[in-house]
Amino acid sequence: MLRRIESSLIKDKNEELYTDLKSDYDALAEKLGRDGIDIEKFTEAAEKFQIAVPSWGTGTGGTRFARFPLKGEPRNIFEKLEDCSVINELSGCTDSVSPHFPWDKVDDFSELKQTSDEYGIKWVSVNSNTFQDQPGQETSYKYGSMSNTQQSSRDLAIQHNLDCIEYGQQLGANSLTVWVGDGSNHPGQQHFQKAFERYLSSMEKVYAGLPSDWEMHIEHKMFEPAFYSTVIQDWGSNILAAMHLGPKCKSLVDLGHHAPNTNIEMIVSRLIQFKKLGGFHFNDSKYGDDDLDSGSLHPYQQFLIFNELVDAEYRQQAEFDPSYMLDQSHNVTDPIESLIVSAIEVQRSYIKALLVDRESLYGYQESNDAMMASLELKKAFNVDVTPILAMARYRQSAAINPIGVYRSIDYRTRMDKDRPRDPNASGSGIV
Ligand code: PSV
Ligand code: MN
Repeated sequence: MLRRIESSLIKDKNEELYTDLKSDYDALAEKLGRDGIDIEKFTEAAEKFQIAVPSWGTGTGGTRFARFPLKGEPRNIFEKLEDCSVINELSGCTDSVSPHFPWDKVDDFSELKQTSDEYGIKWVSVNSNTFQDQPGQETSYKYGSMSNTQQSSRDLAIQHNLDCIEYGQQLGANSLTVWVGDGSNHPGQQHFQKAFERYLSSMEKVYAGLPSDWEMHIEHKMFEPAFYSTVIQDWGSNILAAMHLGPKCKSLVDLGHHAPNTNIEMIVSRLIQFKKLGGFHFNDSKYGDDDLDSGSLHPYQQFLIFNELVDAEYRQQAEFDPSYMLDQSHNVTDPIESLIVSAIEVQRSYIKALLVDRESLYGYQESNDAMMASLELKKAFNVDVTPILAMARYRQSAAINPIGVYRSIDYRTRMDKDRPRDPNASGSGIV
């Protein structure tokens, strides 16, 4: 198996930290044991938990004002894959990558698949891009893609999505995530209903091209780049489209794509109830689609979302198998560090949500005991599950202290030599 970090290095660093970890873990085991909770069940769950890394998140992000690239950034999908492997080797919970086309398009997908197999990395949901024109593109997406008034632009967007499915098949993926930037910037610019009709009829053609074992996930977003209205503005339009298209089409929730203070966990519950929850793009936000690191601002909200997901698992809800992905933009941190920390923060929310005593919570809900119901959630949220997550990493031969190991190898300096940057490359902002 190919590796980016010597396993002996991680092992040596882990040995230095293991004694302390073991005593923290034993103390937590004892504390949870008093409530009849077996810590081992939770450590096993943490070992199983996996979340995909977005290929595009491995490069430094930016704003529409500027981008400040790091040294040694990946220049193509092979190098992005290398960084994804670093993230997985250290975190133990990111064994898959979600690619974005045409950014990650290569001539020979079999070579890419072979390399990812060697790293033990899988490819999950394939993202299409019809929100920017590619060099030499004959017909523009300036006024939309799937809902463009021009048939030629719609046809191009449809064909691109069908191509993405084909690339994904070669990589062993089994879902397509469609986010369109379609919408309007001025009241009156777009006929809402006609635009949605055109979107649906384009999406029908993509849906018809889905392999039998594939799903299509639609991502809603309230604004940007269209600032007055978007065609798939919210989860309402999203689920309507998913219901219209058929059972293989589901909704994907990107946390940053909602108005501030939106009750996202309730949206999640609704989507689960109607078998329409396809997956997530995890990130955090203060104002809008800020694409901040998961759990960096609103860990309780992230926990409440997982509370719904774990509830669905517990109740064995039908057709419940959402895919978990990060979708973040790292403007001032090293993307590798942010993606490691974020993946672990999402895993943390999952384990805390597993700690909720479901039957007690249901009892409080039935008896309308708001205080005790709320305390039941807080009780789980307030448990510091750090030793569980670290023990899971230790058992998976990942790093007890992933950022510590990462910093010790000075990866960026090494990569700066291996990946010389084109001095003329643009520093302008990216999405
Ligand atoms: C749009 O803001 C989005 O969240 C979609 O998932 C895109 O594919 C991704 O960001 C890329 O920037
Ligand atoms: Mn997204």
